[in-house]
Amino acid sequence: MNTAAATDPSLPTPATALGWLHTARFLTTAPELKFLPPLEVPEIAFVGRSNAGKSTCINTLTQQRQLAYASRKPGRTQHINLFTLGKQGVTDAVLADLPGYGYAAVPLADKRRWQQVMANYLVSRANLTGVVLLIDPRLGVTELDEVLLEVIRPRVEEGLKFMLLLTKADKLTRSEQARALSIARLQAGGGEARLFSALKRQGIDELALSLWSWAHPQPAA
Ligand SMILES: Nc1nc2c(ncn2[C@@H]2O[C@H](COP(=O)(O)OP(=O)(O)OP(=O)(O)O)[C@@H](O)[C@H]2O)c(=O)[nH]1
Ligand SMILES: [Mg+2]
Repeated sequence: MNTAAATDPSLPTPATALGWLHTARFLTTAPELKFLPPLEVPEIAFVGRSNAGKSTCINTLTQQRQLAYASRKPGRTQHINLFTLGKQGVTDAVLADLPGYGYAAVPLADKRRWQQVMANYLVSRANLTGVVLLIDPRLGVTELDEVLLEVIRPRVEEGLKFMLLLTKADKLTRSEQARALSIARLQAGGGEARLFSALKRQGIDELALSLWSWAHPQPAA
């Protein structure tokens, strides 16, 4: 598959990228940006509606069942949770699991607070390098996803990496997947769109490679 890696040792194979992700360790949890430790290493955030599959995606990528707390009950992740990555105990990147938004049964005051926490983090987190926006393709890009896209747009224009990840692809037929992907590509505004299924293990290698390259930018040739 990855023929470039055979000739260029600086490019990883999926196994290298997944080995790196498997080193994930819980670092800290905080209710909002101001309680997070300032870090120098690249940070990649997983954002999206409540129940979109953010925590499951992190557990799948890191091959750890319970690293991020996934749940059937929407609104499970209420804090910003950070996980360090790096071999030989040397942290070279961080993953951030963010609280989901848009869950109807949450009191309005809580919803507003979460949205503020999200916006604040996305605008101000200095070492933020990449954002994976997870979307349930059966719902598509919702109004709150649009708000998030607007919030990060200036940073994407300045080089923040961005990807729209269509989760739970196993719930769609092949033709529905293709259709959802082509719509998402139009909505990804400069970023990529990909299909992903934790259940069917679809799109894992590609996502792992993308995250690795976000965290390890190659000097221009
Ligand atoms: N069929 C299917 N279900 C999935 C997949 N990924 C996640 N789920 C299910 O979707 C539900 C929500 O997953 P979570 O990972 O907790 O979602 P989250 O985005 O972290 O949700 P919040 O923490 O509330 O923001 C759980 O019941 C998961 O098992 C997938 O690829 N396929
Ligand atoms: Mg979660």
